Amino acid sequence: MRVLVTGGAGFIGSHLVTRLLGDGHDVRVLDDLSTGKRENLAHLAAADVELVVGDVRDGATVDACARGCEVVFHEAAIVSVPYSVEHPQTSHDVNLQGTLNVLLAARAQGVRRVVFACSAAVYGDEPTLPKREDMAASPISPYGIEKIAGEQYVLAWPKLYGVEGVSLRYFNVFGPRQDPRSPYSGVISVFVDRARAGREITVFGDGEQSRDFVFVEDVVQANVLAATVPSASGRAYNIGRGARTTLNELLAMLERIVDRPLAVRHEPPRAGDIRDSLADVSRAREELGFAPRVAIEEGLRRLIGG
Ligand code: UD2
Repeated sequence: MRVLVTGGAGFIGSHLVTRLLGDGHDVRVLDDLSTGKRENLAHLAAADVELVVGDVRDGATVDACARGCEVVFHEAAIVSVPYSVEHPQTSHDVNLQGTLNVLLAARAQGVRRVVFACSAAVYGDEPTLPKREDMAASPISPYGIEKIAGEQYVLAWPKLYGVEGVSLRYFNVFGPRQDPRSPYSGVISVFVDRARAGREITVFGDGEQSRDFVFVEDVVQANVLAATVPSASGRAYNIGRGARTTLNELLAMLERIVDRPLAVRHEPPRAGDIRDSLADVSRAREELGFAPRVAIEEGLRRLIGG
C-alpha cells in the first residue's frame, strides 16, 4: 500500500520509514527538515522514498501528500515542552493545526486510517503510577495540551467522517538518530553522546528519578500494529516498556558497556521535571498485540555500537 509519514526525516519517523519500505510499502515523506534531516534517510535508496520538503501548517501541501495514501502516520511535530512554553503560538500551529490539516487531508483524500504520535505529556505531573489511558489527562504545558487536543480530533474522526484514527502516547523514546545536541534532547541521547566522547555527564538532581524508556524499534512496531489491527480505530494506547529505569541505573549500564568509569557531575533538579514516569501498556498488549522486545541495556549497546 501507499503510505504517508509526516516527520519521516526525523528521529522516530525515519525508523518507521525504514520498516515500512522493508515491508514492501510505497512510502512518501512530508518533512520541513527543521529538525528532520536528509541524512536520516540516507541509508535508503533515494528512488525508494519520495521526500516532499514542506510544512504541515500548509494545508494544500498536506492534502497533496495524502493523495493516494491508505494510511498516514503523523509523526511531524515540534517535540520540545520548553519550546512550547516559550512559543505557544508556533507550537500550536505546528502541533495542533498541523494535526487538523492531516485529518482534513485524510478525509478529503479518502485515507483509510491515521496513526497519531501522541505523548505521555498528556498526563502532566499527577503522581499516580502507572499511567493508564482511562485516567484523566491533565497536561501542564502547551505541548501536552496540543497533544491531547490532537488525539481528541484523531479519535473523533472515525465517527464524524469515517476516517479511522489511532493515537499512540509515546513515553521516553530512545535510539539511533535522536539528536543529542539540543538543551532539551532526550537524556539517553545526551548520556551516550558524552560517554562516547569521554566527556562529563550532568545529572539534574540525585539521579533517582525514573522514566519508562522505550527503544525506537518497539515504537515502530506499535505504529505498524496500530495501522493494521481493525479494532484499534478510535483508541488511544500508551507506548512504553511498562518498566521504569532510574538515571543512576542507566549510568551503571553505560559504565558496563563502555567498560570504564564515567565522569558525572550533579546539578540541581531541572525546573518543572516530574520525578517518575511509568506506562501501563496492558491495553496495547491486549488489543494491539504490542510486545516491547528491546531491553534498555540492549538498546544502549546498539546505540553505542551504531
Ligand atoms: C519527556 C519528553 C518530553 C515530554 C515530557 C513529558 C523526551 C526526550 N522528552 O521529557 O517531550 O513528553 O517527557 O513529561 O522524551 N536529565 C539529566 N541530564 C541531562 C538530560 C536530562 O539529568 O543531560 C534528566 C532530566 O532532568 C529528567 C530526566 O533526565 O529528570 C529525563 O529527561 P528527558 O528530557 O530525557 O525526558 P523528560 O521525561 O523530562
